[in-house]
Amino acid sequence: MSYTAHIDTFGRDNLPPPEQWPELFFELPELQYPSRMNCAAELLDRALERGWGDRTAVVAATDGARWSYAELAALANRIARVLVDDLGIVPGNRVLLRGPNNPMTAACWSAIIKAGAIAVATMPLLRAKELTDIIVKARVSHALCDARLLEELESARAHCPTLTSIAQFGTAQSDGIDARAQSKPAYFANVDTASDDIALIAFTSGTTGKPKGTIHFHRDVIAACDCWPRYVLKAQADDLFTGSPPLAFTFGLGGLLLFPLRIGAATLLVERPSPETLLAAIAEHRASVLFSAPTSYRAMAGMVAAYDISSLSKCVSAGEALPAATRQQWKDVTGIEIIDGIGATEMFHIFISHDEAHARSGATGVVVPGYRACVMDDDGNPLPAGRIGRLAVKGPTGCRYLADDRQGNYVRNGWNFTGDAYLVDDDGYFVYQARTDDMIISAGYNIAGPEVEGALLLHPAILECGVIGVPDNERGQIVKAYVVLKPGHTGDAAMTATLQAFVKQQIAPYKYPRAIEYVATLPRTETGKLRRFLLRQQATR
Ligand code: 3UK
Repeated sequence: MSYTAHIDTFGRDNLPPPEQWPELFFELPELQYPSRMNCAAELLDRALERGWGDRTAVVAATDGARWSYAELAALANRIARVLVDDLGIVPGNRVLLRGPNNPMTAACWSAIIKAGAIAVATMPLLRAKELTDIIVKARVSHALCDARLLEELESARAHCPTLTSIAQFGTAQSDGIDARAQSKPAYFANVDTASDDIALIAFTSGTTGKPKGTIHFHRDVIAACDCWPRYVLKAQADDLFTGSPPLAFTFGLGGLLLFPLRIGAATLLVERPSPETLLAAIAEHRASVLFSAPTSYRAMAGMVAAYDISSLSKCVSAGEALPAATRQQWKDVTGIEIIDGIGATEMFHIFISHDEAHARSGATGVVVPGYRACVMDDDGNPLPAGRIGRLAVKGPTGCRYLADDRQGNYVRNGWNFTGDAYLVDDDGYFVYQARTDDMIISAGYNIAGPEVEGALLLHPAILECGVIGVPDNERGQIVKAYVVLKPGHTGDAAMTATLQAFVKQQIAPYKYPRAIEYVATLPRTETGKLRRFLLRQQATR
């Protein structure tokens, strides 16, 4: 590692020991980075040097405000001055960022990074308890918070001794960041961070247990921009990106901020991206590249008729497996072949995917240039095509948890194990099965819940479904489906018999759901993932 610009070395001191790191490699020519790099400078200051100053960088869906690259960079510089001069932030401090997807959140993120601090972005829906866990774990010293989201942060504060200051933005108050920034000069000397200094700590979303902080360097951020977006997405400078994932989720940070900035494109930020507001924003601003999750593509597919979304050219799905039925449904109503991709917070972004021309129904895709991936057995031996095993990946980015003994579960022998069960087909496509913990074992058969979900979703009466294994005396587990029906259908015994027969026609009959329960909604994370453990809890209550 090269000498650090961090004065506060907590992050570096709490990296896992080197022998527990994944192997990191930089084989592509574009990944030969210098030893000093500040990723916000790389994205903003370099954009100005390239002559992109007048191009639109960000658009706010709420009021249509547009900021050019020059304006975004200037504001980020002014805010960085506030952080350093007024708030006393020094390089390496962890700074919590709490805001919805909007230009000011993007500017604050850039400012934190320019100042050499470590951005710890949090999803708007997090409550005091979850914020507390993050602040305590990352020893956060300062928080920048959208004025509308202060309440939960204020109630977390009492339990967060390290948190010395909360500054608000998106307010006219004289001590708010907006007003303070206006009084500062538009120039800021970016902190000259090492390319392997820590830029951000992203906390993993969703599942059980204490949240894990995943560490990413300045170099990782830029490497993520230079692999999947460049080789798979292939967007252009005249594209307008938009979508639903929060900027606090690396899927959203990459797709809705970093990737457009890297190529001089613009991003349309939507504060409350419901299916309706997202579609309306796409129609109004003529967005061309969309990032979302399978569940939201399903919801939008039923509504697109009411909106002119002819501007869309690329649609990306990640976060959960994309069922063949959802791919087809979206193609039927928009003509667009979704680009599926599996990413992980630990890996920063997408590492297996495909472009529009190489989509294959039911498969995630092939390894993204810059990465290597394979499917392994429980002992870490690569499996031949067709065999189900553990997905392992490595590349320029990889898992380094902040002070966490779960590092050894994710990284073994230099490989990152994502916790997913996959197989590789004869053409080298990776086919998702389930989370390894979610495989259902019924009467000795291994059954992947998502495969049963995929079969159910082909039935026209079904809007959403979630399939889990529930304990059963005779079979160990049985397959149970939670089903949300489309309006106009009734969840009765006849429907159950119809759906069971339907599944038996689609996939091997032993996989059919022996139990079906009809529900109004399914429990999901803010990032669109089904909370299977909640369904399992519900089933055993
Ligand atoms: C699952 C998928 C099948 C898979 C993410 C894109 O989802 C992201 O990060 P998380 O840490 O979750 C990672 C896990 O989610 N998953 C994600 N995408 C797919 N399963 N097909 C997919 N296309 O279990 C993975 O291990 O929340 C996604 C970019 C950045 C991200 N952080």
